[in-house]
Amino acid sequence: MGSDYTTLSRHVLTQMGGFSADAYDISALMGRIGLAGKIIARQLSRAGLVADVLGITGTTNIQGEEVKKMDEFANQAFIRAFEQSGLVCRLASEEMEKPYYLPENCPIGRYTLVFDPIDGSSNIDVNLAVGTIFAVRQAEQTPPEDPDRDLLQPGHKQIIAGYLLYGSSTMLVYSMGKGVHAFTLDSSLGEFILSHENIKMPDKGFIYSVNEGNFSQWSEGMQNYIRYVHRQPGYSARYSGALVADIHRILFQGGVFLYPGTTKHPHGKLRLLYENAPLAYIIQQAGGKASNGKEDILDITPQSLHDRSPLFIGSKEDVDLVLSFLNG
Ligand code: FDP
Repeated sequence: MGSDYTTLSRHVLTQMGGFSADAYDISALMGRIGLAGKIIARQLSRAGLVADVLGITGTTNIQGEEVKKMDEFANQAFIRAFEQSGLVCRLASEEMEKPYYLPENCPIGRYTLVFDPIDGSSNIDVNLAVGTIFAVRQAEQTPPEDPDRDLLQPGHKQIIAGYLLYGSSTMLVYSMGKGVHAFTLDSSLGEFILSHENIKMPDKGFIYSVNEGNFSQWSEGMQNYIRYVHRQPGYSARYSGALVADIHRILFQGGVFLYPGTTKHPHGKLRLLYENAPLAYIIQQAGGKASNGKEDILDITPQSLHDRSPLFIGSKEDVDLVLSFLNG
């Protein structure tokens, strides 16, 4: 625990290098993300005791996946946190087909927010870790016929990216391009307190994280990589079913997370804009690497809000090794 109890807002102001209007806006914006995270964490902690935490809503999202009650709750928590904030004009998330406009913020809202409200939602009903992923970009003037244009930008246009992990404690991890910093929620204070500053991940690890149930549907290169780690002493498989939790482990301990394309789904399962790109930003800021097998994740321009892409992310040497198998 940071001995001086640095709060999230104070840390953001320090990162912004002063007390300018921009610094206060970004600090307020991060405060709103933290608030939504606290509301979600509180709701998750009461799963099984109050209605509307466990189970499904009975509807499907734009990707055709069942919407869980917590997906809906968390999506609304973010929308409510940004209403009347004057900060964000548009939000886009996994749970919404189109971006959500907050017209009251639009004249002055200079930022856009993309987020995955609950990542790993199949874990909710069995009380395992889940997360929220987010990224902020500068809003730009967009033509009425192409209102999504400034959301469909490559990951290196993100000005802030991060995630919340609802695990044995609730953590918020973020980067504004000046290193990766982690905060732990002190629920008695109701504050995120700096717990790990300037996280640097190992260049090489011994964890590989992948759903091996898909083995028969992978390319030969991908199968050969997995055969290789099976033969090497020292590797451990870890896969929780929640991307945020698996990436969090790799951020601290090194290793590689893989979600390749399959014969049925060549682009894999994970979404570029609000899953892969924010996590790639964090991992690269910590000294790691993220690729879709061919290109750096942060260089890819999404063609639509819900585009998917394969993901190979983690310690530099591990990702390079995977790429060498994939590319022969
Ligand atoms: P979920 O669908 O439960 O939200 O975001 C997609 C995701 O979870 C990731 O969090 C997780 O790593 C992955 O899907 C799990 O997918 P598989 O069940 O195909 O392994």
